[in-house]
Amino acid sequence: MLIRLKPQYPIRPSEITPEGVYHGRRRFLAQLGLGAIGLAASACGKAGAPSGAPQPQAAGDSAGFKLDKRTDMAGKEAPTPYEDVTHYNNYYEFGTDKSEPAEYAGTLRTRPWTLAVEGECDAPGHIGIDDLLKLFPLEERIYRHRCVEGWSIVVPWDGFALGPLLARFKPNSKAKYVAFTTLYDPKQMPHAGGVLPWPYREGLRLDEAMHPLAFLSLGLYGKALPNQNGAPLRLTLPWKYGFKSIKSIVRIEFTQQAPQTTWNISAPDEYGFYANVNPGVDHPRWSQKTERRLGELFKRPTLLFNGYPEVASLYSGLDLRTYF
Ligand SMILES: Nc1nc2c(c(=O)[nH]1)N[C@H]1C(S)=C(S)[C@@H](COP(=O)(O)O)O[C@H]1N2
Ligand SMILES: [Mo]
Repeated sequence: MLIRLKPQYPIRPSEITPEGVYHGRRRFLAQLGLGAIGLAASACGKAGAPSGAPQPQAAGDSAGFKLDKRTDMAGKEAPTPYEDVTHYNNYYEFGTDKSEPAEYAGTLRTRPWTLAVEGECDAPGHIGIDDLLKLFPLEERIYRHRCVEGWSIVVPWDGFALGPLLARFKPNSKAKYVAFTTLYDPKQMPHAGGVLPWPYREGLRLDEAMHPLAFLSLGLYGKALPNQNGAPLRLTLPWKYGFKSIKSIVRIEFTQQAPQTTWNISAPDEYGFYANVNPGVDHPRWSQKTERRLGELFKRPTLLFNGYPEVASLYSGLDLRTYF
């Protein structure tokens, strides 16, 4: 039975930052170097300092989700304020500046929305988003998220484990990988930075996708996902760099061969297929030893697998310096 959990993170009026303060804080982040990181990292940032005033964006379903459990998997670290999680984004289909997704993703239509699941499986099919939302009890997972650019956040995500969803489509013995595809519609995405081969694609080994930490997010902070965070459904893979957590998924395909992935196609020396968070493997253009948690002044050490050692057995026998 579903119980209605009392929101543990009520969004206080004080968190809805007045615009002036907001601009100030953006400048502050820029001064801290986050803008410069964005500049350096073609992986997730073309542009310089975060700029422009984000438009106020409807924050998903105001009625809220009914969650039947909540698991803190971020070691009791304070979740990053909702305002930051939803206004400092990477979603290149809506622009390459951190502030652009919140500004432009309002044109994304998330209803009707159909997820197709096909390829090497015995029960391929389609499922509409509103049926998907009812398929499993919704739970909340508080996870750390670490972008390859060197910033990180802590987010209460709402959804369910990816594995049981995939299992319903009965992957067959040839299924070794899972490929994921984001919607691409230039009409809904007029601000797409012309920098990536669309549609955005990602992939996992099947056993990675079945790992209990792999999560399908349908909401955050107890509400439907805002468009800029990947509505209506996205992956959340907390032990991997953020670019693996593909947004606004329309298609899942079980494959025999490793699927092509967007960042690996565009810069194979910089973005590997595995993309596990690893402070011991520097990006060719910057160190991965530390990261800056949004809102914090000082950098903190980056942890192997982003502090989720339970996934280590997936990679035993792999040289993570080569298979990055
Ligand atoms: N389709 C799509 N998915 C995407 C991206 C993108 O540009 N397009 N950016 C990725 C990157 S680099 C990161 S860090 C996360 C950011 O998720 P957030 O904006 O919810 O924090 O989304 C990932 N998923
Ligand atoms: Mo990222």
